[in-house]
Amino acid sequence: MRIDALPFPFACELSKTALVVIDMQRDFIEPGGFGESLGNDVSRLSAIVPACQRVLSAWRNAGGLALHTREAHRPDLSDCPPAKRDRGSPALRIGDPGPMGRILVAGEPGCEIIEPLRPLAGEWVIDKPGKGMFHATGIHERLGAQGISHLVFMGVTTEVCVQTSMREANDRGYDCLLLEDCTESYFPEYKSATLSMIRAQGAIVGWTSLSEALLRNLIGMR
Ligand code: TIU
Repeated sequence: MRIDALPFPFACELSKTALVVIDMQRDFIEPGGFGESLGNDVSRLSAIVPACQRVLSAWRNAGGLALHTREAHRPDLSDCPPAKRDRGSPALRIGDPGPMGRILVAGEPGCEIIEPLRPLAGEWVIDKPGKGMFHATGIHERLGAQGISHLVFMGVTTEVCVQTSMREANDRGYDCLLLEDCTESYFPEYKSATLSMIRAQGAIVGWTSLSEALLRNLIGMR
């Protein structure tokens, strides 16, 4: 594939590329979850769901590997540093009971991926205790075993878990593309700045494109 992207086309082979859907969980997208407990207006984030659905569906039809991450902690919070739990005195801390169950705890309703993007059997679902997908997950080894060298990113939030994961991936040698209309932030100016800084300096972190540019390549692949 040769995807029309910035700062120049993103070249990849489907068999060596994984679609990574970052943290499209109820806790970030629906009222009553972690995102809102931090003081954010969560309504902005649901706008990207239809575009994410189109890409995920086309990716599946083409036979590509899809993986989904969740920011999720063990029920005993042994993988949640106190510094993370206490930061900023949120209305609800990680592990506290909220309207959708305990905040960001694995197995709770709020921690689940939203229904329209529900993973299919066989797709990878990675619970990560950090913002980045490589911290304490073993994902690099699993991707390496599959011969994956390129990653296409969607998900939330652009400047927190998506950007952290892209930077971690970039340092591990992956070529990374972020789909602009399939990622969102609680802060439009942070999304815009993140897109700019990722592709600056000759793709110092990676590439950005519209999902349409990827979809044009996927149509008819299977
Ligand atoms: N607060 C915020 O913007 N994001 C997070 O806490 N996690 C993710 O980005 N998934």
